[in-house]
Amino acid sequence: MVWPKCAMGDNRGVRLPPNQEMAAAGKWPVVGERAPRVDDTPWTVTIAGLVQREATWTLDELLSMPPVTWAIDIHCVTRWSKMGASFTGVPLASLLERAGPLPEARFLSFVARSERNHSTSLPLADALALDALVAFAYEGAPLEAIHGGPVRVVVPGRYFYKSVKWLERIEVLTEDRLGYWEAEAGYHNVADPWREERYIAASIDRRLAAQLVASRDFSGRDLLSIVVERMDLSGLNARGALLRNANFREARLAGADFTDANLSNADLTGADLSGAVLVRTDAEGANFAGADLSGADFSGASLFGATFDGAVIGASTRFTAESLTALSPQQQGYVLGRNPGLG
Ligand SMILES: Nc1nc2c(c(=O)[nH]1)N[C@H]1C(S)=C(S)[C@@H](COP(=O)(O)O)O[C@H]1N2
Ligand SMILES: [Mo]
Repeated sequence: MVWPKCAMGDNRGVRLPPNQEMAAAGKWPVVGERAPRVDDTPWTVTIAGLVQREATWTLDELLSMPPVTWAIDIHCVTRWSKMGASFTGVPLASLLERAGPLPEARFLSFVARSERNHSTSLPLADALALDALVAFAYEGAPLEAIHGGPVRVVVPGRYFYKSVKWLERIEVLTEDRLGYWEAEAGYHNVADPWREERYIAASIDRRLAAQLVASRDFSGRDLLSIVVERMDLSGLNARGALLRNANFREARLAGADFTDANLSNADLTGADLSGAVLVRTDAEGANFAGADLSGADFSGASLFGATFDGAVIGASTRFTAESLTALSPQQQGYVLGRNPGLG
């Protein structure tokens, strides 16, 4: 009996997520790196980081654990899907159980034995809820090297870039560590195919996502609801960009230029905005809680409903009087308490 593990969308019975197409029968495209790193040492898989005991398995040890075989729907971000692929392996949960994640464990970073130490990450809770599999066989035969053999991860219910080939190491972390595609190419860090979380913003394609991340130039673009949480975007040019509902949580935005940009309802919690320019920025409802705003310039910004709790605000942080009067009394109190010179 092969147990299906095809995470369905809300739409019962529909198995193909939006804007995906079936790969030709029997075809399995190769995407990304094509071979593991050349290395003579025996293959091992290690779980390290925030665990009670670091654990390492040799391939033989993995192969001698009680295996499961699951039928998993693959959805590649490049729009092909392959339904009910039969993978045999060990549930990630069984391996984690042996290592014992500590209470503060929140994220997993999966690292490949590959030339560029390719990696991807998932929240620990999602990896468990989605039944991630550490797989060593496909359709009953050892997994081919080009598809991640001898051992890869397969994560049902996420675009396939969350499934690392040639698994070598799993780091258990408190803070997320963005993976290769997520940090370098603008792939979405959640990657739910049912919500079409392909790239950092819904309105852009793969080429533009990569270009936006590499060039750090968002100027004049419509990037509604962009998700660039934790990304390094120091010196970003976002002049005039439409960034409503953007997720910039804990992003590195030192010296970024948001002049005339729309950041309404954006989440900038914990972001490094030191020296950033927010001149005439529409930041209504934006959340700057815990952000570093030293040297940031909010001259002429619209701040109705904005939040600043716990933000670093100093003598070098600039506000104009009209901007401050739009704040709630409580928020005004916080800002002026940090920088009495503004009052
Ligand atoms: N080590 C490694 N794992 C990786 C990649 C990669 O480039 N290197 N690419 C990812 C992407 S984008 C996809 S779609 C799948 C592709 O797996 P496949 O080549 O077996 O189809 O692997 C994922 N895991
Ligand atoms: Mo992919």
